[in-house]
Amino acid sequence: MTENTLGGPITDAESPQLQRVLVVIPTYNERENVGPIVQRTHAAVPTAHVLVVDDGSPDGTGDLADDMAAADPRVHVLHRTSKAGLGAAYIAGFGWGIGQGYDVLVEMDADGSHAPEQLPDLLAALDRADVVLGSRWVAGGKVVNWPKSREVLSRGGNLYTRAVLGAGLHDATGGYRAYRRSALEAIDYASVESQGYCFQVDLAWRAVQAGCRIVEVPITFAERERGESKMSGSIVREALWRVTVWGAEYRTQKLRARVRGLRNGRTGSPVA
Ligand SMILES: Nc1nc2c(ncn2[C@@H]2O[C@H](COP(=O)(O)OP(=O)(O)O)[C@@H](O)[C@H]2O)c(=O)[nH]1
Ligand SMILES: [Mg+2]
Repeated sequence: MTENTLGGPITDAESPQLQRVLVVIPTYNERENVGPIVQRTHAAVPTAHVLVVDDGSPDGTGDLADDMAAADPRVHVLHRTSKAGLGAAYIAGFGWGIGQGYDVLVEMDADGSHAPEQLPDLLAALDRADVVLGSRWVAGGKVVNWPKSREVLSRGGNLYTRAVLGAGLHDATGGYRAYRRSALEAIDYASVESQGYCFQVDLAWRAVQAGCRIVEVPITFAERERGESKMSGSIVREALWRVTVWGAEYRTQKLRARVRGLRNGRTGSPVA
């Protein structure tokens, strides 16, 4: 039996439910990638269902996903009208998956950067975690074919995040993850407004604050071979700004709690 900080101990009878897995894949102009990624996911975990969340891709990714869904009951598609960012696509996908009763929600990019062959490792770690982060920056994790500039940005961004938030996470910006549904519900994921990398940090930070057990599993992240990245400078700036604000808020809260504790100690009243 394992400890579950959110819902009490997990019994053996409950564990099989974890097999109801939904892999949420956001897409924008991923026509060449969507077929192979779904196929690889099913080769790795045949029982998993996949939800493609397409933001009206002009290149026809959504139509292709519809064809795949018509041919395979494990494939589902959510069509959104316009490009509204990665975070909004995940929130819509999680909402759909939770509504359909899935027990585990996975985040995975469409472009092959997150190897579906490593999905079994992430799912296995849910035995002892509420949230599993695929991590490039722990022992055994790596990046392949990434331009040096992006590696520096990711390493630097994660070092900064660790220093400012003090949460001990090595890869808080990565987007290859598995969540127990109970963890997503506990962190009120639907109210997250951050986008891009910041969306990932926001969810991880909320999970830390909610007392979720978080485990980092090493992954090999490979740069996309087809199509174009949608990330931008404004997304990086948003992440820096928000992480700094969260860190300041957290430290202020801690300081206030210490001052309260000292005052209560002096007057002899019980510490709340
Ligand atoms: N639905 C949706 N998906 C998006 C959007 N922006 C990016 N994505 C998808 O999110 C994933 C990661 O984006 P990508 O451009 O590869 O980011 P990078 O890996 O950081 O360069 C890919 O599957 C994209 O197709 C968006 O606005 N809407
Ligand atoms: Mg990518």
